[in-house]
Amino acid sequence: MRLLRALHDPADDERAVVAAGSVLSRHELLGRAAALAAELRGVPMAAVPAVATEATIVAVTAGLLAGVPIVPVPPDAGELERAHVLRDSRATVLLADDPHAADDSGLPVVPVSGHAGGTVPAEPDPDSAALVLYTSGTTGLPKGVVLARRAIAAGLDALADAWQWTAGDTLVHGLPLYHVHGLVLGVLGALRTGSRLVHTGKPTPQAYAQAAGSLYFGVPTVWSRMCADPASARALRGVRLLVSGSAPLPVPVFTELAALTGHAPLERYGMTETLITVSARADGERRPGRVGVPVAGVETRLVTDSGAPLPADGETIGHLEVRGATLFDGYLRKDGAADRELAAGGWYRTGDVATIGPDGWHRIVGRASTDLIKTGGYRVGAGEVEDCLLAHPGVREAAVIGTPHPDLGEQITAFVVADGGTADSDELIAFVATRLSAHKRPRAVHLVAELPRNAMGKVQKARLKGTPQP
Ligand code: MLC
Ligand code: AMP
Repeated sequence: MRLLRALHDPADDERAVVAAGSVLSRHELLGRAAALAAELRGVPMAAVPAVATEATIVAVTAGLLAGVPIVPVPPDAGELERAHVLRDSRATVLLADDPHAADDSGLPVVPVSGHAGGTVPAEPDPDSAALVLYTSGTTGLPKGVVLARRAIAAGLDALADAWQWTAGDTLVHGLPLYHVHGLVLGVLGALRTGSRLVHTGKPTPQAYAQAAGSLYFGVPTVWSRMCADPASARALRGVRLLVSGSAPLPVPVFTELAALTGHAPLERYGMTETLITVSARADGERRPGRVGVPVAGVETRLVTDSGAPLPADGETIGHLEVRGATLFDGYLRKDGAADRELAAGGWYRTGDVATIGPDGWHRIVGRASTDLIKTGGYRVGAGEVEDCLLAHPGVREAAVIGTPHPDLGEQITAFVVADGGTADSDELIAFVATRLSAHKRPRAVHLVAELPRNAMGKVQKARLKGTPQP
């Protein structure tokens, strides 16, 4: 079966995709993408500057038709991060309309627009890679997560089942097109189910209110901003489903959103490496503070540090492990192969700690490591930001943590020991922004005389979290 099944529907839909003010019919998208796919023959990996436009959707679709893995590059990635993604992925072309998009990477630029009416190639092997999505680890630069076509197909079908997501829906969101949420669910989901897609550019309350959709996606920050704009929230009373994910939805936001819109939001949980594994159902119960039950084809369990099984009694907290059809193939290695660590039996440790009730409902308690921060739904590794700060000549030591933020869930907060007193907080924030993506900038940089360390010399981040912020 074809990965983008609905895109091949012989019936046209004039308004299949609306993004950045452009409207694409189903036939136009398929024809443009197929023509571009023909130019990609033999390309091992193609990068796409993932601006939220119709051109990005055409480029990603072309890669998928051609069987060429696509690596989306965050459009605001700073120079260090961008160079890393292009080099590490070993992309050989950049799909972009801007002839200068390659900057100093030296990659040839293949224009996205100007092609039409191509012949659709045969469906690539379902086991082949579809996407390489870069995501933060606790240390070092982001890693390329290799997602196979069959994992994406399985993940989207499971969500279509859980959310009763059909061609009759109009999906609305304004999320970035370089992560699972905005790209896999938010674009490929529409092209597989046949629902229309309206991408609002930014996920603002006003844009969501005006989009006249039936199915809306957002990270918790989007929904808390919606609650702060009651008029826009009330405009969603007639929609079918509001879905929240990528970070914990605070219970007060759940309650307020339900009161304003008449819809209890549907929560689901997942990660780049596993796609969406746990969800409430459109035809089922919603529980604030709980993310639901495993989706079709996915199993979950709780284990101790050493991997021993723990009971699903709703109280015992353990490491959450998942297995099933939606798992990634591994992180991209230097030789181009994918590599991952699974426990015996094919279980993947998510890095989240959770409880599972006797009825299968999951509560995500938090991350096992303090070094992965979730800010506005973005995953940011503390080590990546620390390394970046340490590259500044005025910084001798740096420790980065997530601290509570009312809008973003967590904010990135840095503690810096200056080298010779030359560091300036604003300058350091700007320095990070030039090298990494904008959302990886610390919101606050505290200059301190020293970092709290244990007897082994390791920074005690728990003590930093407890420090009254200067
Ligand atoms: C940001 N700004 C700063 C700053 N950080 N200014 C100074 N110093 C800093 N440290 C600027 C921003 O550039 C922006 O400027 C303004 O402040 C507001 O920033 P913001 O508060 O971050 O808001 P915004 O840019 O509107 O972004 C909020 C958001 C965004 C919710 C729209 O965080 C977002 O799109 N999140 C989605 C992340 C996502 O898709 N995650 C899915 C991962 S996949 P200006 O000028 O631009 O206004 C996954 C799997 C799963 O997790 O389960 O789904
Ligand atoms: P990412 O790799 O960006 O896909 O982030 C995945 C992480 O986001 C997970 O490991 C969780 O920590 C977090 N996450 C995703 N969805 C939820 C949710 N509904 N509730 C709590 N945390 C979530």
